[in-house]
Amino acid sequence: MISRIDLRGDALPEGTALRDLLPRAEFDVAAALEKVRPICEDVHHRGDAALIDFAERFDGVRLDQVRVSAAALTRALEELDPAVRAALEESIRRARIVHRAQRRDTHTTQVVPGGAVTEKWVPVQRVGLYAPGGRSVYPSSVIMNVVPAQEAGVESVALASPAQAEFDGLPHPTILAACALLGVDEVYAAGGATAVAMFAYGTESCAPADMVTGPGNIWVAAAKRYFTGKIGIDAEAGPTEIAVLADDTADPVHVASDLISQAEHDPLAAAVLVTDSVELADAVEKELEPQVAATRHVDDRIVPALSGKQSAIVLVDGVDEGLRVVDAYGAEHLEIQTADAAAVADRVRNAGAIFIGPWAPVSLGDYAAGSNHVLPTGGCACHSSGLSVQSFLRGIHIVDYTKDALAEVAHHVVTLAEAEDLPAHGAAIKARFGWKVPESK
Ligand code: HSO
Ligand code: ZN
Repeated sequence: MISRIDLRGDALPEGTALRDLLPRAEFDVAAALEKVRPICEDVHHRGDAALIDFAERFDGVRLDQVRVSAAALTRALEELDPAVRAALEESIRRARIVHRAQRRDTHTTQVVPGGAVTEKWVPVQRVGLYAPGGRSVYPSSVIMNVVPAQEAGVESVALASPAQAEFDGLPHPTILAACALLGVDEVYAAGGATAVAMFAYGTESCAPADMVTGPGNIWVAAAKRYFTGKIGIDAEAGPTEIAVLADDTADPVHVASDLISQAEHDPLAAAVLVTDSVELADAVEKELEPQVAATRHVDDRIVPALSGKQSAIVLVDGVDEGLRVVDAYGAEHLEIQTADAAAVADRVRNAGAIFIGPWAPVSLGDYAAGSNHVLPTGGCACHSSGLSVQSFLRGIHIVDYTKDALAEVAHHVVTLAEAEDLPAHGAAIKARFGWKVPESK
């Protein structure tokens, strides 16, 4: 069900050559871009009417309006299963603890006497969050997007999720209930690229947003790329990935279940086990069969995900080599199931989130660890982080110099301006001192 890549014996190649040996799903956002362009432009020109037409075409339901009423949100919360409500509330509570601690204070640095630079953290004013429908109705993702935005102090948070024919054109009721629990009362029934375009351009019923975040399929990723430069985005989320770095101390039952847990998301989801133990590799492979057979989304997602070219068991000579492999891979989620797991985890450089030891499976992080589950995929963990309060903040530098402090450094500014052939830059300094460069002290 899962292929093997044997990297034992020879020295591992460096850099991208190593990355090229590792499995990864194709996720061709550029190709999808051409298809979303006319959709986005139609929303630009026809606003709500285009959103309503697209909902009919893609979601099979004709809407009277795209904005979800307050009554529908209240009803969804009232009708929510109490156990699901309690679980969502606990997830929110833990996420708030972690994300509140990420808030940043304004900080002033006295560079020289009379010269200071303050960094002031200002939240983005209005954010549009996207929650997928269809195969991935995840109220947990609503939490993971809304909580950091709220804790950052974002004033206006709106959410869009696809219209569902079976719920009279409303987004899925658990998405609505999660919004109600989080205090998000501005919700739209709009899906995929049309939702991103709605937030980017604004329509009659939805004011434009400064930033769009949230997971989604390739069309959502393509729409985010289309609007990059116009609005802020979090990341172009690709299919979910789990990598497990394990040695012979790992429990194959745990490892197999964790690989399956993320394969469950999508036929393109990636599950990668990196190990120096052939015994563990064999035991995990053996364990996959009964566990896959016992679960639900077998033929449509798990089997294609595990047997696809994006998943593999990678054999390495030791934990050091394993670390090089997981760093080259840069997994969205990385589990460390080795002896002394915390020390091994400390040596990891590239991962969206790291899960240490047998009691911190990725599923815990997906729902209730307090950590965020919107994480970089496709190797982007080597340059990007998951969603956090920081994602919704801008650090504005405030420069405050006295006359003396400017005079002291003026000759350097004028010199650099001349060196860059920008004399007017230097003149802006000289103009303040009778068109002369002040004597340096
Ligand atoms: N593992 C997914 C998030 C998720 N899991 C939502 C369950 N629900 C991507 O990090
Ligand atoms: Zn998950």
